[in-house]
Amino acid sequence: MINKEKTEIMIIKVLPSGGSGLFTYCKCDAGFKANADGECEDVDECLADLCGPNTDCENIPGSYLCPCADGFNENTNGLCVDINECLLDPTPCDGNADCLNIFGSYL
Ligand SMILES: [Ca+2]
Repeated sequence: MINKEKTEIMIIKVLPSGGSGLFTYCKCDAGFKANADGECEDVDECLADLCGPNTDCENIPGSYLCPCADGFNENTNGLCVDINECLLDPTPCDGNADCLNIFGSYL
């Protein structure tokens, strides 16, 4: 995604002639980086594996999200832990079946 919004920054730059001048340049907003054409593109943070275990990283413009993967819920410590589906009421299994909780799912 291209973000057309850039932050204009005024800098004082010393010229080779020894003088100095006031210049404006554009700095990409947080979560974006300049591409070869000088446009600000979204950084895909999911490529850097920034989310914790048992999460599905979701890249969004300017940022990223770390929702828990299917079969996991966020606990009070902010970690994604296995859901014991067998303890849910009602249990996802048929009444005539035994429920077996496994990591990230159930049988
Ligand atoms: Ca992003």
